[in-house]
Amino acid sequence: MKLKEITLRHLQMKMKFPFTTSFGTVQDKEFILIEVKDEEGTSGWGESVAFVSPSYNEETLKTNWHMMEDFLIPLLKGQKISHPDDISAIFEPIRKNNMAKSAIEGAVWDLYAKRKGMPLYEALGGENTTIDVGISIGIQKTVADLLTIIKQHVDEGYKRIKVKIKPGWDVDVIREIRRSFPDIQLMADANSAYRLEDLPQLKKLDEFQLLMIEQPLASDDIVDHAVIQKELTTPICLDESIHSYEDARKALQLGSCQIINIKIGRVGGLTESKRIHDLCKEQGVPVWCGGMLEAGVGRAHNVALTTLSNFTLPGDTAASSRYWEQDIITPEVIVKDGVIQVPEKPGIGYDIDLEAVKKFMLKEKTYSL
Ligand code: OSB
Ligand code: MG
Repeated sequence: MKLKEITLRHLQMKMKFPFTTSFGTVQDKEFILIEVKDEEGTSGWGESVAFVSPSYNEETLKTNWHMMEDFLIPLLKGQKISHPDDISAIFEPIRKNNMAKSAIEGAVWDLYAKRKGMPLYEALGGENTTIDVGISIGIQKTVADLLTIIKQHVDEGYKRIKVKIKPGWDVDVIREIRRSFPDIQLMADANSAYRLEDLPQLKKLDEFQLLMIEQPLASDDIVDHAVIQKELTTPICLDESIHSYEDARKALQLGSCQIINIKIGRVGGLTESKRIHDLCKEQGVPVWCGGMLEAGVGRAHNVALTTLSNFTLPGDTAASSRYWEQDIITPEVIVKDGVIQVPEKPGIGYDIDLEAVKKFMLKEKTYSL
């Protein structure tokens, strides 16, 4: 296929609630929406998951715009794309900036699937037509508030509950949760808030039958994680530390984790996500799909990826209505009894609500290819 133009749009959408992790709070979600058009006028859509500030990783909305405008889009000029896998090869000369690369690659995957007349999940080789989902709950003002929110989501049917932890908001909080909910599938995500010296505190979490502890140590570490995984009975899941297939291979070889959270943006796209998925499957390591508080387009990509066979643990892809009064896709992503029905329409399977896009848009720029 021949790509004709790319439009970048900066959107701002207010979330229903502030989301707090060990590294900060998000309330007004800003992101870049990518539309790529081919010579026949078909559009593919992608979403950058970089936040406004470099606190989850080093990328930001502005660095993503800069990378796309000044480096990635120019690399696409005059290219003939036979498959979306070509995109990662074309972007190879640019180091890192995975979220910027992934946003464009995701739009090309959607476009490719639409041209083939097949749903994105099928184009990716996904096998499941329903996916199980869990929910990620931020740090709250009080434990009582947290318990109320957990109850609400357990009642809605979410298949597992993830809570954010940090030093000072960990063992006692988890103990309280377990007292109220002895049997739920429960896990904790530290977003890199601990250090090797905190091992004694982390060991205390072993008594609560957590499904896993996500990313306890530094966002670029796989060595110390291997040290603490040997000491913990709870499986470690890596999120921030896995930026590529190579990172995943090394982490598994070192024994740094027993589970991997795959985020499409963090690893540079759907093609790389699939490679990591396949590697983990070969090695008997389960994976699940992480979330970045995405609007509808990014959420739809997560839904499609999660249909691959080794996504055996519920992911963080909750319903659109959990985050937004109004999403930018129709229909929105709906969760019933903890399950999403995967759409069968070509491409991402949801329509873009252009009126909603306009309503949330702060800036727009089109580049011809
Ligand atoms: O670590 O998984 C994470 C949100 C923002 C940044 C990092 C993370 C998260 C979440 C929420 O856990 C996932 C979601 O609901 O989209
Ligand atoms: Mg995480």
